[in-house]
Amino acid sequence: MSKFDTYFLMKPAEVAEYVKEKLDIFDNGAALECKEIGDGNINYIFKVWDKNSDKSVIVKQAGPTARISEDFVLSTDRTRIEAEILQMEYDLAPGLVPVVYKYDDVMNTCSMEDLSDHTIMRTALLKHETFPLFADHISTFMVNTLLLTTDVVLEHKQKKAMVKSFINPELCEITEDLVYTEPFNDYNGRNLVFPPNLEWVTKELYNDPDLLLEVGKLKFEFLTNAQALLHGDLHTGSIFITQESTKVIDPEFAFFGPMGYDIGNVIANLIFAWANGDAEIKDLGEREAYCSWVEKTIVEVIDLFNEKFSVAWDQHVTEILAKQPGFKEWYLGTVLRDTAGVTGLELSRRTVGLAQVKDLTTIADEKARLRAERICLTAAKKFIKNRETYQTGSDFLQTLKDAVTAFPRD
Ligand code: SR1
Ligand code: MG
Repeated sequence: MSKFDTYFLMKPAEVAEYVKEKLDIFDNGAALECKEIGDGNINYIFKVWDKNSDKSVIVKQAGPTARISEDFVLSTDRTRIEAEILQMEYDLAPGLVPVVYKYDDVMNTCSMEDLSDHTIMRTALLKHETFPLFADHISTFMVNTLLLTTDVVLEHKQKKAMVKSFINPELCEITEDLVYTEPFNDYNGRNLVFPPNLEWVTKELYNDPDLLLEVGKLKFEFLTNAQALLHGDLHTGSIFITQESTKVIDPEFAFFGPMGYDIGNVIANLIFAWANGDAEIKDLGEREAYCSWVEKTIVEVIDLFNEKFSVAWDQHVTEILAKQPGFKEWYLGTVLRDTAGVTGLELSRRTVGLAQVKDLTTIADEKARLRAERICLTAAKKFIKNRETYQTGSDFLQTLKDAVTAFPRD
């Protein structure tokens, strides 16, 4: 019998014991230390390391409720989903996800490679660091994990079996509420609107019937379009990065949905990085250098995605009717439309909803934060309402530029 034969939420000292008993990583006499290092909204993340060697491991454990609030009672099956998807993504996108060492369905843990030599991308962006290889890496990750898990490529019965295995109702419900509903009506009364912005948000988000209609259409796309195996939460807090390397983590929201969901999340979170740099960098030259890099990255993520998608399509397509001339272009057009829509949704929900981003909340000056939020929300509305019109990276960037023009700096 072992104390780890029955589930309980572990404390750091217990995680060190657990690792010694369950993982074949450390020597018997290793002097283990453990620290809880998570700052996400859902799970507990422990780093365990040996004081006398360079060996270390990350243990992620799921609790019965989300960390951010006990309102969210969640199946611990999300850990299985995450472990299986990380292993699948490791094969689809080599080098772009951490190595999984072990999934434990009793303790609901996923033990994986320690990426301490990397930084969480949002943290680095808040210091206004730039990453020239990011667009190349993330576009490869998205094309490989998304296109290669669609009906265009997979045998249809195999794909249906995967849809069944990765059904993720509780985590999807969080997204349906927090991303697709509450930002536009606050029906659960838990939005966190920056008080000086409340009147503007009420008029521009809650009381715009055309916007609500388009959001409703997007919600039903999310609910019903089992297009590809999504990461499901691909923001800059789910990415570890260095100058040379990008590693995508935290796919616990994964399920089969519209692939624009992942791409739109990346673009929206780059826009938050832009908004933070624009508001917080005082030196004009430094501000221009940082914001130009973000702008270039937004354009490159979309354009490289389009290019790589087209090449991968020609290499991997198996569905006979998808080989019909014109089908690829039509299909990609629908992906870019969904990408624009989700860019607008993510911009909205991280500005006014329950789960916010430090990019905006840490802007200390009230007027600067107000301006940054209104730029994001004005761009968001355009992305959602005009989503049929987006094809290239510069189309996406232009919407940010138009929104900035509407709110000149004092
Ligand atoms: C209750 S969870 C809130 C948010 O945190 C996660 O990272 C997802 O983005 C989710 O929407
Ligand atoms: Mg997460």
